[in-house]
Amino acid sequence: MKIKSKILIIAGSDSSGGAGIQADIKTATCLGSFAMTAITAVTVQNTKGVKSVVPIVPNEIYNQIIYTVKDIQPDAVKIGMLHSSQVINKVILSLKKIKTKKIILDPVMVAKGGAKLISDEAIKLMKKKLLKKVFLITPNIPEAEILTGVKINSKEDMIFAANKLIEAGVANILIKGGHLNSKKVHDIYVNKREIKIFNSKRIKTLNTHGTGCTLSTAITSFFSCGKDLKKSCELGIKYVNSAILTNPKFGKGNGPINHLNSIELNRNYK
Ligand code: PXL
Repeated sequence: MKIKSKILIIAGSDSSGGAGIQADIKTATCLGSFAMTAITAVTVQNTKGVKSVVPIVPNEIYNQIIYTVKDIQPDAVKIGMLHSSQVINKVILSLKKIKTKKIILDPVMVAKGGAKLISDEAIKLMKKKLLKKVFLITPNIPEAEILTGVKINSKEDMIFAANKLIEAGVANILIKGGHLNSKKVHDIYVNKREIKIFNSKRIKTLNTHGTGCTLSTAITSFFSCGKDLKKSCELGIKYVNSAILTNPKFGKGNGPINHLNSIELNRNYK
């Protein structure tokens, strides 16, 4: 396969390989994009939980972005874990040097096991300054609740919260419905012009570590290759669902998903 696009990923490292920048690189690669990275933090974790988080110095995050993009301009950018206000400010500054408007933010707040990955002050700054500067945000329900102050118990609440964010200046939003107590999973895409609900079968498994990171990067990859945003969301959801269905059952806790579900080795390597 030829490389179809170049993307920059700004996110944290997950030593267990299922989430964070590891999930992002695997996703981008398995969907045909060349992945460049700026690492924001190094987490020590396995499928049972996060043991520690070491932040990277904000200026080094800035330098990773600037030095990389001044040589190779990305077709799209995915932003994941941003743990502090200083990091958010540096990322905002660095975005000025990036030509593409295709910037997708996964407002990562808490890891699957409950560990906090961002400070309260940084959440405030994200709301005030960063949300309006990106093209799409992909919160899950707890994140959408924190960003809007709306308690979400239904599809209607999801749409209400999404519209609140659109009114506050967010361009496009995909609220992920996995946390809702519903038979099917409803992921809801909203902008000023339309509301689209993507319905998927709920897959019963503990092995969903990294689904959020994977989805936002899959969308970034499809979008960077020229698909429109709504189609990119639809295909991203399809990719994550296949990855969950074929999960490798690794680890004793919340295991990873199968990023390789989209690829087959050609016969030269068999
Ligand atoms: O899925 C959220 C997430 C994002 N980034 C990193 C993570 C996690 C969850 O574990 O470890 C680095």
